Amino acid sequence: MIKQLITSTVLGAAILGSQATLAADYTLQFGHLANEQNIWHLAAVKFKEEVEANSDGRIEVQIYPSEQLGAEMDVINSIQLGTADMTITGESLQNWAPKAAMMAVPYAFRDSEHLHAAVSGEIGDEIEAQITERANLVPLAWFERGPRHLTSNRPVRDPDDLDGLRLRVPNVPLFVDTWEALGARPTPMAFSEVFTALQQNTIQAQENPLSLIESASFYEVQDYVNFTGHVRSWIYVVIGKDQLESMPEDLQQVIFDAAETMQAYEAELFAEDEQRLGQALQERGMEFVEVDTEAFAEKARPAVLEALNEEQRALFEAIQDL
Ligand code: 2Q2
Repeated sequence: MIKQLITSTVLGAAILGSQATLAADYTLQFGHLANEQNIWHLAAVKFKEEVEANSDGRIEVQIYPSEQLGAEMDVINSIQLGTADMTITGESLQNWAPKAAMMAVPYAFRDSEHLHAAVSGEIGDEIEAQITERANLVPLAWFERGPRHLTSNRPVRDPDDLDGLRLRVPNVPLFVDTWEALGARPTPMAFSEVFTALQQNTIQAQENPLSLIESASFYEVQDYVNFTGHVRSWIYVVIGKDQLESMPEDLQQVIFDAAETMQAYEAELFAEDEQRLGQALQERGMEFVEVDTEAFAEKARPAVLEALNEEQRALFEAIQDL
């Protein structure tokens, strides 16, 4: 967070011999992986507008889409070091907070209602508390995501069709375990590198919700959306705890209020997006493939249970009991 005072060059100010404060007291550097077309970015812009208006310009928010501030893991590190302030992140936080792995467990949630009940209830509170405790990040808002599907250049209906498929996954250990168990060859990679890696055939496939498949133009380098729906999840907008607490309470409240507005706004955009995305991707030439999700779930289950430690397994069981 940079505190800047810029000396006004306005003549009047010079005459008065005073310094006019043109810059904000606090500047929040907010980096995320999606591009400017994605609804995460539109939500971030909403947050910026709210914060800047309601703080009377005392807080400025600078948004860096498309990993311009660094890849997801790097931005988290930067926030912890104090050289960045905010990001959008989810299951990658399992590298700090084991309970965040709940955001990556295959077929953990029956539907959107089940997910909402978990995230906005005690389970969500537990996950958020551990993120703050272990990663020093405060979750300000959460966004539901569409189910993650596998994209590829050959149809995949059954785990047997994976057959060593070179697949990019985000830096999430549970994703690596899951896809290895399913018979693919997963490689962790930053999101911004995926398009080129697909284009150059370094990797043959990737998995993400339809929203990022569209905004990142993966339809240009992938022919099929295989409806694996393997992970239904959500994502947090987080701020560094130290950065938040360095602000006076009235400005912290501005941040919390703007986050609430952003969350509601994003939920509207998400609902519209989900209606639109199927047809939009088909129009872009992608073919949709129905998948034997039972076969995927069954084959992944032993590896997932093996990968979860006691604390994670207890939380997973609590989710299933919900
Ligand atoms: O594939 C990705 O990179 C994105 O969907 C997200 O970054 C991913 O879900 C996790 O890294 C979120 O923490």
